Amino acid sequence: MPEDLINHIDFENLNQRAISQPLVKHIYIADPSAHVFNGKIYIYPSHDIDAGDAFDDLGSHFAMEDYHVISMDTPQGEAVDNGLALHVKDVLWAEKQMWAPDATEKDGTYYLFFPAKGYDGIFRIGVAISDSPVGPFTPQAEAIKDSFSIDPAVFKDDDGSYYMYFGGIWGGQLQRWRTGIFQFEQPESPFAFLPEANEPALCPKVAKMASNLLEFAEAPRDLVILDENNQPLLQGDTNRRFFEASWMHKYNGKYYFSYSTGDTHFLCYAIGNNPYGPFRYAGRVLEPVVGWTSHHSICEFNGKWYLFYHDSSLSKGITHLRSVKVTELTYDKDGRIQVINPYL
Ligand code: FUB
Repeated sequence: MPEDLINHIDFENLNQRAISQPLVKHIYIADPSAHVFNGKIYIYPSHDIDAGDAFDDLGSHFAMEDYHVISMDTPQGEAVDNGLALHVKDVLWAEKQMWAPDATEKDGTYYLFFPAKGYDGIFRIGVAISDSPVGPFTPQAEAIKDSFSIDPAVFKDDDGSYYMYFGGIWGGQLQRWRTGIFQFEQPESPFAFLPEANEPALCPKVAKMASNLLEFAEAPRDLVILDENNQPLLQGDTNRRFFEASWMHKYNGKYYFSYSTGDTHFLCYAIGNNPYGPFRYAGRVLEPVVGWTSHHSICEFNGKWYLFYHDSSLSKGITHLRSVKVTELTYDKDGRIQVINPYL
């Protein structure tokens, strides 16, 4: 929701109308990536802080430094903060801005994937390892080779292959990699290098992971989202085009890629027949929340599906102080996600 509208919100009334409440209130957390490991829910969120950086369209105010893992026995149960899982000071290659992470498990080892800005001002994606789903995680000395941009989401397919989906425009820098080489510019602008409105939108990226999950097995590819006429969504189609916050889940044998439209504040999804796509735009998942960003994960628990998302209602609209929430997500008989309105 745009900042100018937030000033007019009656937050007491809004919290009464909210379909769900923050899972934890003692810290601000956002960008929830939820997974079920050994029958329990683990949420890997960003840990929002107020570092004093002014709001800008590069997201400089998202100055997060560490990660905490939240666990729950059920979606309705108590959310437990398991303390510090990883701090930027322990990541050799990273300077700042520990943005939206994700995690996965393989053979009893847990892998935390996270974007951060290096000392050169470039976002890359790192990986840290633990023998526990809640950490602490030990980071690799280098970022993942050939990684770039933000918002990694790692999906394990039924055949045991792992894929990373990632990318984000504006402050997420995806547009600066269009030539395959990072484009430097001074002063930095979130809008330079973007396609024109009538050109195909920038695509999120997908890469199969190597068996050690520490590197890509292949060069990242474009994940193309098609419209109803089999044409790629256009950059000017801001209500539908990809901005950031990739997530992949599988439902009834189909691949559901969901994402945020950023400056239009929707969570949308597209359906495909394989992990690479192409995907066809299928609709919205979540209407705008209070706060500029919208970011989520979709996770099955005991036969029901849940949307983990965030909003800024607890902080009364402060964009970079967000809270994670959960609500049930349902499909119609044709596999379409029923759109969720976060406030009744
Ligand atoms: O939390 C920082 C950034 O805001 C995330 O990486 C984006 O997806 C947006 O939620």
